[in-house]
Amino acid sequence: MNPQQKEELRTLLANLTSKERKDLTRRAAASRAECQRDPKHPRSRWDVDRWSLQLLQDANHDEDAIGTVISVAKAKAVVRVNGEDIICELIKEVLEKQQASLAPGDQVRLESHGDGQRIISVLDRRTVLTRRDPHFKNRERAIVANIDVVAIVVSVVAPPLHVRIIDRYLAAIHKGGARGIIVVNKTDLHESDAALQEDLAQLAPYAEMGVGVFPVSNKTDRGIEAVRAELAGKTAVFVGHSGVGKSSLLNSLVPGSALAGDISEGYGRGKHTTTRANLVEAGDLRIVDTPGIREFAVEFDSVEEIAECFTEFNQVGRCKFSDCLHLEEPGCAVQEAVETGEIARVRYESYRRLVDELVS
Ligand SMILES: Nc1nc2c(ncn2[C@@H]2O[C@H](COP(=O)(O)OP(=O)(O)OP(=O)(O)O)[C@@H](O)[C@H]2O)c(=O)[nH]1
Ligand SMILES: [Mg+2]
Ligand SMILES: [Zn+2]
Repeated sequence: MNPQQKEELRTLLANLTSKERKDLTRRAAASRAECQRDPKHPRSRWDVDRWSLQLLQDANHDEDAIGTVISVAKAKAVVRVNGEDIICELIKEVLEKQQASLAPGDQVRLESHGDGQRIISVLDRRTVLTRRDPHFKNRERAIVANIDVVAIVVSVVAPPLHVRIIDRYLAAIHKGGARGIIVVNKTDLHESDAALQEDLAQLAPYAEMGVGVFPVSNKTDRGIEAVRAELAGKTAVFVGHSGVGKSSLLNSLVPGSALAGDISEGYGRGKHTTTRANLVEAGDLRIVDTPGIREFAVEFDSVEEIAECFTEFNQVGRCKFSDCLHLEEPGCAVQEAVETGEIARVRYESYRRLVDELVS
């Protein structure tokens, strides 16, 4: 051992009780014996002190070796460890198997590598939001991990309200285990309150299903506090088409955050378009802003899996056939409920579209 190592061992031992020291010596001796069995092992010549130091370093390392992914770039990720952001590389195995799905919000285990740290594994996820990989069909890509709430951001007037994307997102959210809410932005652009109410009426089926609908404006601050209260103490993600105002909403909630994030000047049109998902933490808010997605597709294995995501289908009576897929079958309670208006027709049409995509 060099003098520096000796000094480090002395410092670390000073923090231990005599019982802990005895235990450490026992484990160091065992490790030494284990390695000596193989004379070619790089640690076969280590003595008990050197092993003691190694075991203590490993133990200390374990304590702060977990971090949260803030953003992911090619073969690299920004990871927050004890409040500090560090750029980490990924070991080969993570690169090959998990890079496509490593996402902001992921908890990762790190190890020292050269001057920095690198990601050696990704911990199990509590929840996830995935989409179908636009380049490889049948493959999933994680957008964000370990979120409680997915805020589907839509806009009125510019761009006009698109409700169809909502059902896709709600299905993906159900699949990944999070909870969905709808934020309707740019309500300041309506010429009259009647026009706004007309747009909001299209979202009534969601409110009835228990999905919260939050009309907001970043221009007038309308509804911003209600969104803040809804997201407080949770990890959330903003998703939706480009230009609906996700980054602006984040900026209303956490002033200055969009500047700190990854906002780039887009294609000469002076438009600030988000290019990379990024986790922002401020007070009791934890929000991931994501780039707008033109075509959001969900990867499903079966029609049953899609039907499961339309939770209101399970709340009407029983279908005649227990394996009913609610398509053309006779005695289908879901189709009947659509006729009576108990299930919103737009929701049923979304279901049919997802089924068509699966079989085509
Ligand atoms: N009138 C009005 N304009 C808004 C509001 N919120 C955002 N905008 C404008 O809408 C445009 C797009 O806003 P962004 O926040 O960049 O939209 P985004 O959803 O983050 O877009 P991407 O990053 O491309 O996905 C900007 O010009 C904003 O100034 C609002 O409440 N009212
Ligand atoms: Mg943005
Ligand atoms: Zn049915």
